[in-house]
Amino acid sequence: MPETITLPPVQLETRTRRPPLHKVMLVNDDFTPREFVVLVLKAVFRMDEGQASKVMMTAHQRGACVVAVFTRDVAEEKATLATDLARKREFPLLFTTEPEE
Ligand code: NFA
Repeated sequence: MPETITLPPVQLETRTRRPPLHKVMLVNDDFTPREFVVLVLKAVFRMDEGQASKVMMTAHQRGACVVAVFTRDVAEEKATLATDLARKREFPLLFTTEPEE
């Protein structure tokens, strides 16, 4: 019987890859009240009043603003949740996602 030789495990990959990140964007519109945008940012993205007001005003003035970055699943989940909260109140408020460069 030939001897069985156990070799040490081969290290195939040394890099730990991080998942690609996706941005959640807040899109401006002319109808959703500022206070409601701030409320949604606080509830869904756990911002305080100051952070939420700043992001809301940036979108208001520039047309859109990055809210935060997450993995794709989390970004899509939060954008959908935030947009759905606005739909329940019949506001056109929109959150979108896009891959980070
Ligand atoms: N432009 C809206 C208003 O003046 C406020 C708003 C800000 C809406 C950011 C959507 C996004 N009531």
